[in-house]
Amino acid sequence: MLDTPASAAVTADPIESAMRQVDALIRERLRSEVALIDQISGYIIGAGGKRIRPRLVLLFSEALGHVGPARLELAAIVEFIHTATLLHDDVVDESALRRGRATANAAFGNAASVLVGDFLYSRAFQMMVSVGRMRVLEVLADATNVIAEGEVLQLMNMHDPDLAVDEYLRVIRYKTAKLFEASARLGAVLGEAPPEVEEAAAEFGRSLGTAFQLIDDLLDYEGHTDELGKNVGDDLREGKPTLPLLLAMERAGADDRALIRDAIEHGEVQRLPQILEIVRRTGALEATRSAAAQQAERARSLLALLPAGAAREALLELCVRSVHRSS
Ligand code: GRG
Repeated sequence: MLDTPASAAVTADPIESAMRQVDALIRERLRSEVALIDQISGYIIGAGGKRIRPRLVLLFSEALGHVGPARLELAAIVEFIHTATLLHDDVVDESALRRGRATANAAFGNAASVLVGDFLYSRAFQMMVSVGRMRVLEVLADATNVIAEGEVLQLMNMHDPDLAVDEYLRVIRYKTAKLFEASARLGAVLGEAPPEVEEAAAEFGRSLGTAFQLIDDLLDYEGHTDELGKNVGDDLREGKPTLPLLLAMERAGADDRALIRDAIEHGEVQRLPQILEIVRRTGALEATRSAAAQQAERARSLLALLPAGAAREALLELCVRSVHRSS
């Protein structure tokens, strides 16, 4: 079973220096002669972020013996794609807070945010071409297409209290887990892994990404705005039927169920304290965390296919932290 962070061994980070090189490369590749692009892309990238997707590229390529410069480029590419999706998502969701500061849409407006997201996205494709490998282009073209499908599916599911859990899981696989999957797969592609190892890497990314989004959805109810760097309760305000609400409805009595249905249908954040109480009382938060833990455990089990070493240990640590995180 997965260990908790308190008892997990703290290991030295095998990609610390490579991550510094990725950060430098990100700054270099961000450059544009257009001042507003520099300003907004610097604003969001400079705010930090956990850099999980680049870590996946680097840890899989390291574990599989590739340490060439293409890994740094691919790590920067997945962070650019991730950042483009955040810029677009915050416009779609009308979010006000991200990474502990005003979202780019709140600070610079929707149009500027969407267009700078387009810049980052297309810069990522220029960088892919520079890597010169059709397989890399294929993996990332497929991934970005699926991410966009996930976001549209989610839009179709808004305000639907009857959403099936399987359909919810499909959306999070598409919108979030797909980029985790592509990042891990690209590390394996660089490491010229045999097909079964590449597939295990991809499934690792998919399972970890699913665990990660389940916790994201959980933290929207039980997290703290200061730690999260974004506003809790945003999902409810938008009428997003996420797993904590779907499970609470399955478990609650008729009156509480009706209250949650109504909140999803109308997007009522004023009812957050009442809904939080129901979600807690019915055990829906623990059940969501346990669904995430199962996904993380699946990811962990796939690591057996990688050679033992510091990179594999760091991937194991990512599994643990994806479930026991507060930001
Ligand atoms: C531009 C390809 C493209 C698509 C646009 C808007 C959209 C379609 C997709 C949005 C997908 C999305 C934002 C999914 C949520 C993913 C998620 C969990 C984001 C938060 O990731 P963290 O916690 O963020 O890793 P940090 O800030 O740490 O980098």
